[in-house]
Amino acid sequence: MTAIGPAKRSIGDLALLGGPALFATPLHVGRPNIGDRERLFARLSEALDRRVLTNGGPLVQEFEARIAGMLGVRHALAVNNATIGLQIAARAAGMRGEVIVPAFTFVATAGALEWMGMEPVFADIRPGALTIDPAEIDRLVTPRTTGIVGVHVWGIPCDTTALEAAARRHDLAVIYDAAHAFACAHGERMVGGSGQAEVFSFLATKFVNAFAGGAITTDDDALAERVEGLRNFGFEEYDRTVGPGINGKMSEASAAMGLTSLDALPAIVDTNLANAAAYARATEGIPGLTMLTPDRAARCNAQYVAARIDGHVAGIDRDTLHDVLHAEQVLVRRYFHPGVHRLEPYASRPGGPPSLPHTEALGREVLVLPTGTAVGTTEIDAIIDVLRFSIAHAQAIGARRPAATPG
Ligand code: T4K
Repeated sequence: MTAIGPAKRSIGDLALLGGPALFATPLHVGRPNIGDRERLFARLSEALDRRVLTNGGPLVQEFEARIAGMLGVRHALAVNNATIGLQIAARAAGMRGEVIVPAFTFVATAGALEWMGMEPVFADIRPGALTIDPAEIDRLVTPRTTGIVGVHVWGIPCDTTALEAAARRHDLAVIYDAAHAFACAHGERMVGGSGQAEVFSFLATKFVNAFAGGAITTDDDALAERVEGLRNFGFEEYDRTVGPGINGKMSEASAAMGLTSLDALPAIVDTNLANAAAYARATEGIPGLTMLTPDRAARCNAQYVAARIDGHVAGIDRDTLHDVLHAEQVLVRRYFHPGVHRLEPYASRPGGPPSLPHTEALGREVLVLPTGTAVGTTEIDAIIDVLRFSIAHAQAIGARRPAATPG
């Protein structure tokens, strides 16, 4: 934990306006959770002794079996990252041509498809929600559409029932980008078994961390077999390929870290939920600020904690608060501003980006805050004190610093 400076008493104390920074070292969104490093070193040492370092070794197999067991799915296939995982899953599900994706997501969801020559078609989120609006499917579908990639943003599941009903109406494949959703549930059911496949990320910044990695989960035996071949250069037998493949294999070192992270999972969830509750408590009654992340009842891993700032009510816009916090060494993020449809290469498509009002409005107002095992209640209270102070002194800050950094 980092040293914390004194609370702000006048606006001149804000680092943005020349005061000392609140934190001595930066607080990041996405600081890795480490787990028991002795256990990690023991696993790495076993792998070195075996001299089996990749290609589906025993640690990868153990990692896959534990994931499948936890999620209650028939197959979990480990991959080297979720971006490659999305490509393999989309190809295994038969997607090509146009694929409908939400614009309120990380750029990798669309980039994975674009890189394979597919055309991501951007859908808006449902009003008042974070995930794709299933009503968008009927609006966006064309004769070239072959699939939908839903995204469980910040671990909050999409409306899979409505999406899959729309997919059936138009004969589309459905996969889910579950990069944020490991160990989250839709009611009683764990995320992992919906659509043709779901894809998790285990990058270092994620809740379960395998240094870098991911997994494709599915209950479909034939699809799992296709994934198996696709992640291994297209090989069906050791000297026979059945089509184009890629190297999507996870290494034993990644699986060692992933297993160590799974061991620590209950403690990490507890920390994340305690942090989310601390943010909810600390932000109560702050005008214009709403927490977006769910509580314990929602069975979410709470790896992301996000606030929505209504600048009209708060009297200060999200971008100014972003700059205030960055100056204090709190490196909050504007995920997912301005929406992937407004990022290149999509923004320069002929006709310009489509208007997606709910995605754009949320993108203008969201602030993702630091959480995970690198942050505790003391840091959270200090971060929210700065936010509360800034909103209370919005006018004076505006007068001293009229222009915020554009997002
Ligand atoms: N789909 C969705 C919906 C996703 O959100 C993502 C990734 C993917 C697919 C693709 O998954 P992978 O192919 O990566 O498995 C960060 C994450 O790096 C990225 O994985 C994540 N989504 C996204 C939401 O956030 P950036 O570019 O905004 O931040 P980055 O990587 O610079 O890291 C954030 C902060 O974390 C840094 O300020 C420092 C800290 N950090 C990071 C790493 C890697 C550390 O302290 N230690 C570390 O080892 O993307």
